Amino acid sequence: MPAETPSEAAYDRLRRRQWLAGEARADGVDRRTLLRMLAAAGVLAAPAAGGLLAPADALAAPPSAGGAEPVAPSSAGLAAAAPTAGPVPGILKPLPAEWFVPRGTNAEMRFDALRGSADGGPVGRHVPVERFFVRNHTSTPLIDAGSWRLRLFGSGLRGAPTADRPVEFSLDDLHDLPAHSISALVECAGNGRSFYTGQQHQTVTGTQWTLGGIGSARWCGVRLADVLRRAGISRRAVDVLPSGLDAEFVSGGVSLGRVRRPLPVAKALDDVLLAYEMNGEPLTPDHGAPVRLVVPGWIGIASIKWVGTVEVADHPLYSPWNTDFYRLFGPDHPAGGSAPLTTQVVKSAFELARGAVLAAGRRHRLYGRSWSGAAAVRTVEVSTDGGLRWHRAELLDEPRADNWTRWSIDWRPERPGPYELRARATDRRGNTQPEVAVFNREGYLFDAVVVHPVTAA
Ligand SMILES: Nc1nc2c(c(=O)[nH]1)N[C@H]1C(S)=C(S)[C@@H](COP(=O)(O)O)O[C@H]1N2
Ligand SMILES: [Mo]
Repeated sequence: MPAETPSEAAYDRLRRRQWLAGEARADGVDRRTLLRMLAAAGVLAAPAAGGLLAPADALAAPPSAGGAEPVAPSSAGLAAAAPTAGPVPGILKPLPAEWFVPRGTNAEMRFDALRGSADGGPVGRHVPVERFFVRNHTSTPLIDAGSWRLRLFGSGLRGAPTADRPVEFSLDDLHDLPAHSISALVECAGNGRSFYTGQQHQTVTGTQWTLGGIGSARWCGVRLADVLRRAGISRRAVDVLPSGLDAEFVSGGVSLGRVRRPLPVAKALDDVLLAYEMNGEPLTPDHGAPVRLVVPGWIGIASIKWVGTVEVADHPLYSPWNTDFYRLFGPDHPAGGSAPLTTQVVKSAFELARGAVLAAGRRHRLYGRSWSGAAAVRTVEVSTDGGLRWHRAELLDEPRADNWTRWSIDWRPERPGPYELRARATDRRGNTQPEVAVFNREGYLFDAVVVHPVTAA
């Protein structure tokens, strides 16, 4: 975990104050209690010295043989955090260096590995589960699928069931509902964040992703709409709040509760999936087993993993993940921050290492992928001369709104030396990649053309 910088600490405190001043509440913790907790933790008077992403260690379980045995949830219904020996604490699957770059509690997918030859050649439109990026606020929990229940409650359901007397679905119940399968990208809102600094010389906080905070998969499960209807959603429902069973997220010594983010009913009833399979296999622990949300087109945080409860309310709901985090703050945004972020932006990436060396005077076939949360990709243009001239890339996939589009283009660097490659996509709604992304302090939604340096030798 990188050390917290002073500006990050100050920023974190500011955001927490704004959050406390707002209507947001933590699960089951009213604002007075929270203020007491904060005072007790010394946060209000003197900020705690803890890191921005201090891990919650209270739930760590003793190592189990092999680390793969399901651990029964404790009586409190908390899942156990599983131990790992790999490069990223809290992630269970192997993270070979040729496929992943460790980033704090997360693992970034390497785009150059999508064109690897040592391991069976290019990766298809969907990313194999073992190569899919992982974004964890805390640690991957091991949840016993047999005793797992999805619990729905709240004022937006008929009869307004309470959290202690919820409407319940077991995994078998979900399997008995009509199965539905979709392709969808899951992309972190902060994907590309490092280029705010690397390319635009701006200071932003958060995981320093290059472009690999994204993956594409085939997801199978049941429509959230089907479950909400069976649970008795009422016409007065406005917000739906799925909550994860991973450990509470601790920021600056204060627990912000379970990872959770409200969805408007309109999206929840539209195309959101409660997925139990990824690429034809049961979900693996790191990607949300036994059940996760998949919210097509929206930033990754909407796709809550290890979902345990869903509150359905007849009034707007708040959590730090739609008040403090995942909004745009900064001089170019409204004073209280933008509206909560939803749709992802347009991006492009080369399936090539940054700084790759290619033979001069020879023809090379460059490959890449482009995507947008809003629509199918329409065109991709590539520049190999620092952005002076642009050439249409050949699209290798039928562009679809629910997936990225692979492309390629030939390039022959005549002279040895450094070159800058650029790829710029435009989607069918006309969204295109600008030269500069609009700054926001948390570095979300980087959509600018990324400069990709290579050398011809
Ligand atoms: N319960 C829970 N759900 C979560 C998260 C988390 O930490 N806890 N991370 C979110 C974020 S920020 C992203 S980008 C995606 C990442 O999904 P993946 O790890 O399967 O790639 O999961 C989302 N769902
Ligand atoms: Mo994310």
